Formats: sequence, C-alpha cells, structure tokens
Amino acid sequence: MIHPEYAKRREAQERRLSMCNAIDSEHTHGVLTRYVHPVLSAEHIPLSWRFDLDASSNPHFLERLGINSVFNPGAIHVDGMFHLVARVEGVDRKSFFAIAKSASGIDNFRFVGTPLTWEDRIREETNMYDMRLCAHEDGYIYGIFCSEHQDPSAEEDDTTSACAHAGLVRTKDLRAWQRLPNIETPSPQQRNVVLHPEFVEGKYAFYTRPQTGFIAAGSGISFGLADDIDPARIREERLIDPKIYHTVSELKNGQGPPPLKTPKGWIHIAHGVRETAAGLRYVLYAFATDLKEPWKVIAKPGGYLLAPRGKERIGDVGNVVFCNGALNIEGTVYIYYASSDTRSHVATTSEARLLDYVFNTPPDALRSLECVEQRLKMIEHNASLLKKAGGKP
Ligand code: M1P
Repeated sequence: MIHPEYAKRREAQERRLSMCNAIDSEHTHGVLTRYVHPVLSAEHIPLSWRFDLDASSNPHFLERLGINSVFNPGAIHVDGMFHLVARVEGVDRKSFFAIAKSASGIDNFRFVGTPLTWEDRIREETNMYDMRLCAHEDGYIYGIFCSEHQDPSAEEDDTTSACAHAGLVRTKDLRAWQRLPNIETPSPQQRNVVLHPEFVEGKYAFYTRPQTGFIAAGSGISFGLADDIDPARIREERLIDPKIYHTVSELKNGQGPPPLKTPKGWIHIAHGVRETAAGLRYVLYAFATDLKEPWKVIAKPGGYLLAPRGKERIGDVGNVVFCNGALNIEGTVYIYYASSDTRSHVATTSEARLLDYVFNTPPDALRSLECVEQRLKMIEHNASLLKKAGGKP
C-alpha cells in the first residue's frame, strides 16, 4: 500500500513547482534578465526518487535516499522543449545526471523518466558531474562531463587526492545513452571539456582546460582537435583564453557550454575564478571567437557578465556561479547557471543585446589608471551630451 503521506507531499510539491518565475526587477545592468526563483533545486526531485513509498517497508515515511543539491545543468532544446541535464547530488555526495523538461525554459521544469545510466565501462570512476550537451553536426547529441576517481598513486592515508578526466556519452533521443571512452588529451587531468558543435578542418573540435593536478588549473581555456570521437584523442592543446593577473579569472577559468553561433562570431560563456580572503569567487564572463577559426578570440569585454548576488552567494560552496548550459532559441538566449553549487537558475537576454555587450563593452585595460581612462572617456562624452541637452552632468 502507498503511504498516506505521499499524496499530501506530492500535492504540496506540485503546488510549489507550478509557480511562475517572475523577473527580478532589481537587476538592471541591461544585459541579462534574472529571475526570482531557481529553475531547479533539490525540491524538484520526484518523491519516488527519494522515498520508499511502500507503507509496509517505510511506515514512518522516511527519506531513504536523500538529495542534497541540483546544479550545473547542461541544456538542449529538443521537440520544442527545454531539456536540462542536471548534476544531482545525493546526500551521499555522489552526483548523477537526470533530465528535467519545461516548455518555457524559465519555470515549470519537471524531472522526467529516471536518473540517467549507461554501460559501466570505466570501473575506477567514482563520481561524475557537470555535463555539457552538444548537438553536433554529425547527428548525435554528445554529453561531456567530469569523470573522477581516487588518485591510484596516493599514499595509503591520503583519501582526498583525485584524478579528473573528460567522460563522454552520446544519444540520439535523450533516452538511450552510449558511453564512449574518456577523451584523451596531452594534459594529465581535465575538467570543463566542451565539444564544439561543428567540425573544424574536418575534425572534432574541443575546448579543454588542462590541469596539472586535480585542483591546480593550467594556463587557461585551450582548443584541440581529434580525428575521431570513438575514441577521441586530442594531440595538441593550444591556449586561447589565458588566465591573467588581477582579472576575474586570475586563478583559473573554464569554458561553459558549447559556444553559441551568431552572425558575428561564436559567443562563449565561461567561468572565471579569483582568490579572495573569504575563499574563491566564481563569476561568469563572455567572449567571442571567429566563426571559421574558433580558436581566435575576436572580442572580450572586461570583467564579469554575471556574479553571485543575494541568496545566490550562499550554498555548499559559497560565492560561486557556474554555467555549463546555454541556448539561443530564435534570438532569445537562455543562460542556465548554478549558484554556490546548490541550485540552478536561468538568466535571459537577446542575441542582439549579447552581441552588443560582447563587441562594444571595453576590454579589461588591466591597470587601474588605464581603467579610469576608459571610464573618463565615457563620463566626458556623457557630460557633453548632457550639456547639449541642457541637463546636469
Ligand atoms: O565549486 C565550484 C566549481 O568547481 C569546479 O570547477 P573548476 O574545476 O572550474 O574549479 C567544479 O567542481 C564545478 O562542478 C564546481 O561548480
């Protein structure tokens, strides 16, 4: 018999998840529209994934397999629906992937089916997270994620050293998933590996983030080609967007979702990390690369596009925003991001607005006095405009 508590809980959950997501009107920098509620959180996980509903084996209606957080979703638009493949973290700290769908892309997401699974080809893999979805021109939808295991060379009492590699799966229908070998690169470790949606020079193209160790990030976002996808072997990684002293990505950075194609170039959303006295701060920034040579950065505004604010600052890993899913649906851009490794949000804009931001925002001048020069130029121009209009500066 189904536990009588279930119906009450289900109804309450459905009421919460059916709420419309209002625009957060406090946020006014003009580039992005933010929303009041997260699009996904632990609350969205179906009760049947958490509770044994059987009154005889679970008389107290206890949560048997709890969920801690739902974050860092990959995104894809299929059959007119927005699909997020979220990183779902159980209370046991293991992450897995699950698909949530919505018609609007900004609210009413519901998890569908069951958590994703595929052939267990990589036995040493302990944890997996942060899937970037890419509808590639070869006809498959690929998912690249971080595949993590304990460092086999760690000392006996060292239970934290780990190795990160780029795991790879593919599907045609988001139901049957095929696991492919992990992507090989010249670097010992990798996180934030992303597939480019088109062939480049007839090859599969990837954005990588070489790492010398599990925590230590390499020099920045890199680009590499592979002749094949099964297996994918990247022989060379060329640095395209380095980390730079005293910028938002001084400590490390990483490509977010696959870049969005626009008439003026590929638009990349990435995360930049810097150290503060209160710990690491993760923000999102954007840049554009050449349509034919996507390893060439052609525009890069200074500073961040989106930083954690308000409640977003609080969570399991505070002061973090992270994005690995974005979509351009007929000129409306949906940027899915997670806050503080806890829940997932959306911010929207238009392609035109995003292009204006990326191509017309001044680059980081890298020194205070030169940054002031940029600002003075704008202030002086505004002053003359205001003077002409008879207003006060
Ligand atoms: O905790 C913040 C993020 O840290 C890692 O990203 P990166 O390797 O770029 O530092 C990832 O574990 C990511 O999942 C997490 O959100």
